[in-house]
Amino acid sequence: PSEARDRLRIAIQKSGRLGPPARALLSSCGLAWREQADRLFCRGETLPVDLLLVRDDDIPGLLDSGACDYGVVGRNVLLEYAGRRPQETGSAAAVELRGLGFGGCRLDIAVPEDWDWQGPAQLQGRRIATTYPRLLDRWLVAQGVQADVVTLSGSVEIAPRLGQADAVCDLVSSGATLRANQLRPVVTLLQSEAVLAGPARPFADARGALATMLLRRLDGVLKLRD
Ligand code: PRT
Ligand code: ZN
Repeated sequence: PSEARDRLRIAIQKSGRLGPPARALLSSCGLAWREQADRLFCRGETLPVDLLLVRDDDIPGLLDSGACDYGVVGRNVLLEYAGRRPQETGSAAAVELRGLGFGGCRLDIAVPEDWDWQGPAQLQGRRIATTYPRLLDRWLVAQGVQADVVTLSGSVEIAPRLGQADAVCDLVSSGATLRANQLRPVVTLLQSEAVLAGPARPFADARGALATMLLRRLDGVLKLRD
């Protein structure tokens, strides 16, 4: 989509849960960068592979526009973004290329502990708070359930106690946050983990050979970790 390039650009989370393991994984693949505080762009020293340090939510868009070639991002974020692509112009649709084995979590529906859960039909006409409105919508349509999706950017688990919603649809790993808010997971919409996202088709320029080598190294490292 963009101009011919001879360096690869990989977007990872600047901080947060996936940043440190993503860096460690790429280091294991033989990549190295000069560390500079507060730099959002790190030029690769061992190979022509540069890092971009960003918010995880921005990664699918950076891939879609061709500003970055690869990204390490939660499957949940990638799929939520993919759900909105048809209406927008996006050029190079990024796909999941590899599951990376860290950042594991589930996208679950959770309801108040005192509900006698009978199944999805119980959500009919209810308000469900989430940060993942498109994934939730798709699931509700598949279930034939009409509910009110309340989109929040964070603190989803507290919404029922604040009277903003009846149930939630959020990421769960240990389940401690749900329990602390008297909520109980009842359905899993998605099993997620960090993934390598990138173009479905190979690069036509000098990035092609580099990408092939990088993916081969990555597969070697992932195999050793199994
Ligand atoms: O700043 P930036 O926007 O980049 O970071 P962020 O705050 O949006 O993301 P971050 O670092 O919290 O999460 C990045 C990715 O990690 C997510 O997109 C998931 O793919 C993955 N991941 C894995 C999780 C969790 N586990 C997780 N438990 N992301 C969030 N949580 C939250 C969840 O939302 C809930 O609030 O942790 C809480 C639940 O945890 P438990 O252990 O109490 O169940
Ligand atoms: Zn984020």
